[in-house]
Amino acid sequence: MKMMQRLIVLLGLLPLAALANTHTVEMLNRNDTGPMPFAPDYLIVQPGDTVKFLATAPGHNAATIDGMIPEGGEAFVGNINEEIEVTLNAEGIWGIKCSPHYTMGMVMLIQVGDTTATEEDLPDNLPAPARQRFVEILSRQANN
Ligand SMILES: [Cu+2]
Repeated sequence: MKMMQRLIVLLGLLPLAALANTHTVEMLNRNDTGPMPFAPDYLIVQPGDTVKFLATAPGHNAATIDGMIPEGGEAFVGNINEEIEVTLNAEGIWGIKCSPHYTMGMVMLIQVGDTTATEEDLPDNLPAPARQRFVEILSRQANN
């Protein structure tokens, strides 16, 4: 009985951080969404969760897009051909690109928290293929 009480007390003391999740995103050359995709290309996480970008196919990286980082968030740039793991605390919509394939539209969105992304979140100066990919992602999300 005493043991059981201890266990219950211990469970109650588990820090919240232990509940943070890790999500994986693959960097690919092609899938059914088209060429040069992140998979998934729309990810919903909670503040404090970790996102791990896997260098599944060669030649890619993951980096934040200027103007698409929520307030309080920090920019990051991964190395090409390398896995990168980031913990996202700032709530809002994060725009992610692959640096070498940004102008080909290799982008994705990460929603941290409850606010869903809309076209309002897209800055004006995006390369056209990146904007087009974002619009596709958003319309797919809206239809889910
Ligand atoms: Cu790429």
